[in-house]
Amino acid sequence: MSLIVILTGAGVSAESGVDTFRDQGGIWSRYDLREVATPEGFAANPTLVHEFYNDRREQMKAVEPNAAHRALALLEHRYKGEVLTITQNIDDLHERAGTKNLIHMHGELSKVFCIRCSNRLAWDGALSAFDNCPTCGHAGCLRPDVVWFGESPYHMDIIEEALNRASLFLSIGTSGSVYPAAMFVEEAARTGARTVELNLEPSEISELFDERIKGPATKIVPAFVESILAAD
Ligand code: BJW
Repeated sequence: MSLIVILTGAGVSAESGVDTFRDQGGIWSRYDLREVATPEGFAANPTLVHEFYNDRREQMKAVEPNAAHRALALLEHRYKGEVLTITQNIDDLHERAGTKNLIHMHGELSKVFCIRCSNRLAWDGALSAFDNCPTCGHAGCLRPDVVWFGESPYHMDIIEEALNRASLFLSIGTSGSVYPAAMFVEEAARTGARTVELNLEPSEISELFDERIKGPATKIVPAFVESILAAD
């Protein structure tokens, strides 16, 4: 059965009102990533890191999936083969649009992780350095369940296997500046996948793709999905 592997980044959620990282005015122009997105930053100032993610958790509640998220969910449901969506985003907009076969390789804003008992649990409100873990009862051991620089992204075994089997690889709204996601195009191409980048602007790795489609995700993703389904 033919497999489409889709990698998404912050650009797919941009038109829902979620900030990207590296665009002008993006998150990394307002925060030092070493302070808020590394284990060392969290150890040095957990309150700052909790505030950063609490704000983003609140922002996530105010946004809705857009036409690009909905088109990708439609593709998964209508395509005769298999579709796997891998997102670097920690928002929940793909699942709210209806995508089921989804990997959050950089974690999820709606979950926390206990560094003492390794339990993962859903977390809806603000998190602080003083909260108790509901599982082990200890205080100060919960962190956002997200992947920071220097940590291993989640489900890499499933991702590698899918990239080796893909017939089509799509990269949507990601700058290609963070590894290992930036290497996925080469891995998929090595085993024969057709590779397509859909982005507002050419990314740092645009030349590695067979095709490039330029424009806002809410316009180019539904049109591209329509073309795949028409040929299916
Ligand atoms: C639109 C649009 C619209 C806008 N329509 N498009 C030297 C060389 C190689 C690697 C390394 C190195 N030094 C260190 C590393 C490794 C490091 C790394 O990559 N560093 C780089 C800085 C070089 N990587 C890691 O540490 C990773 N772990 C790792 O490698 O472990 C080893 C390992 C490998 C393999 C197997 C096992 C182990 C972990 C990386 C963790 C990244 N974490 C973050 C924060 C997560 C939580 C959070 O959200 O706060 O993830 S950083 C941030 O960047 C976030 C994102 O998921 C990630 C990618 O960003 P994304 O999505 O691409 O966003 P932007 O803003 O960069 O781009 C937006 C794009 O959208 C742009 O292109 C726009 O044009 C476009 N766009 N509007 C369509 N409307």
